[in-house]
Amino acid sequence: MSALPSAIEVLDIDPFTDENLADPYPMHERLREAGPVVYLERYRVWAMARHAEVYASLTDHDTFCSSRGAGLSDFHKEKPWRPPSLLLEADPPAHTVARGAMGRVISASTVRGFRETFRAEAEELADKLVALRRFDAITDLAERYPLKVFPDAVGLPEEGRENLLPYGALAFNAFGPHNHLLERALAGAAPVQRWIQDSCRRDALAPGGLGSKLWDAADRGEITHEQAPLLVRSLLSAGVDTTVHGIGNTIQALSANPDQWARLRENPALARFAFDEALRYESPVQTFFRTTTREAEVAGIGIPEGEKVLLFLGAANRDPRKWGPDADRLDITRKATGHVAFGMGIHQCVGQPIARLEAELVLTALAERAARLEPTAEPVPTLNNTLKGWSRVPLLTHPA
Ligand code: 8QM
Repeated sequence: MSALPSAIEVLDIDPFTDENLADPYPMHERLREAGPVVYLERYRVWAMARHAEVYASLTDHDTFCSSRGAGLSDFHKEKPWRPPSLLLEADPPAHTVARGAMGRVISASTVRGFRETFRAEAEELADKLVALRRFDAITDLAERYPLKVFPDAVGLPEEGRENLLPYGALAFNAFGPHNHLLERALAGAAPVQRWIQDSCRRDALAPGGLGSKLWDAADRGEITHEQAPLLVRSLLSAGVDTTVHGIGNTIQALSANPDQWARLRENPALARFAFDEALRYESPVQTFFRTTTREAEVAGIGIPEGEKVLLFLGAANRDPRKWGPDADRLDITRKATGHVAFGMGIHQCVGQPIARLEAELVLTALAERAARLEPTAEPVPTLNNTLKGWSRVPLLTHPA
């Protein structure tokens, strides 16, 4: 890139410092206020943090493509750290084929079939935690629950499931720059990656599970047998850390806003709405990149071809232009539809019915049992180049 358009704000913000990752909200406001599109000189990328422009870019996949990577790295210039995802890191027409096969595997009827076992697990765990009185919302709940029900649904072997969280941490750090967080995730990653690769094989996956169903799709010719393990890998990459952070952020936000917990207690049928609002309020996936396939015009500013564009999903979800002056407030009765926490457009989360089911059942089971969720210490943020969440949220609860 030679000369920047004169209307553009050039900022020296680094979104990937520990400080900005732990508390991104002051930075989000600076980014939104600086303009509809800004330039981050440190990484030589363009960035958008307002809802309208983030939404417009996500839904214009012809101009803002994914096949050059959904992270900082441009796959035209650097070798990807792993073979690219057939879903996240693909464009039509290839994306359409993979997405079709995955969509049929995660069908409404398949997800309906998970409900009773997922509910039993949620109720058993909620009974146990409320009886304990003191528990950690992250390690005892937000990690434990998805790590039980989701690998069971995929049909993964019991052995080695401890690799799932480290793999997720690696995959989501790898969308960012090569900083100390990615370095740390890469250290000792070889056995984790080997376990993931082995677990994508047909003979590792229980018949009837989501993983096995992807291999069946290959038998039917919907995808090739070479593609099947990569689509299983997408389940393992996108299906665990995301829900762990989504459930964890929701419980943390509700524990910090006791009036909102009380409203959910009065009407546990609000669980699904509470989850959407919590995803808006504190989005697990904070950022994604796109790459321009041609000159793009955003609010009258021209972005040249071949440029990386950083989309701040978490900032768009708190943009007062979209959500009003109380955008920074958690309100479980707000209409949170239109948030971009699951993305938007052709890449919008294909697994969201499973995520929503997990969250609904955990929140309902807990709301029926726990009169209050009292923080007993400051929550401890977890640092990741893409994910926003907590590593510890110690709570005291009282049986209803
Ligand atoms: C993020 O590997 C993949 O296909 C994949 C990895 C991460 C995600 C999505 C897909 C958005 C949750």
